Amino acid sequence: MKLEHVGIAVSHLGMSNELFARLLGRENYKTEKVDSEHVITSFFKSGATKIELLESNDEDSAIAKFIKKKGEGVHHLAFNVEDIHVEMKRLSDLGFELLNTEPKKGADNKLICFLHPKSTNGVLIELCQDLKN
Ligand code: CMX
Repeated sequence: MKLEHVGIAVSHLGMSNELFARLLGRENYKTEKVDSEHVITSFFKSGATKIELLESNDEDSAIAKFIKKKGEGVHHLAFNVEDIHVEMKRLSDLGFELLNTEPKKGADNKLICFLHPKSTNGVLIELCQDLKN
């Protein structure tokens, strides 16, 4: 599976956009509100992969809870898959705990599904499949 992006939870998207633009030497290429996840996201290209900054817009969201408990930082790794239904079945059959029974519509025109960090050495994993336009 190709590493599609690294998700980073941030408290202030504007400030983190400036920080990552300085760090990577380029501006973000997209900002998107994702209602299903209660976040505003910002994407940067970085070599063959991407960095996704995530700011919560709801105090009960997964990102808000994460920051409250652990502070800002790496939140998840996302892997690109050809067929998300096939991968979900494969990983479920292998004993990984899926957090969705059906894929959800995520940021950047993708279908997504998360695996519980308790079943993946404490790392939240996202599967994502490109949606055809
Ligand atoms: N990485 C690693 N561990 C994490 C974690 C993360 N991102 N988020 C939570 N955890 C840990 C918690 O610290 C907790 O650990 P302990 O039991 O040792 O205290 C454990 O997972 C379970 O936590 P919980 O309190 O039972 O459950 P939460 O309510 O915190 O939910 C999770 C955790 C992963 C199930 C939830 O955040 C989730 O469903 N995530 C998937 C959706 C998501 O993260 N959306 C935001 C990103 C959207 C996007 O990319 O667009």
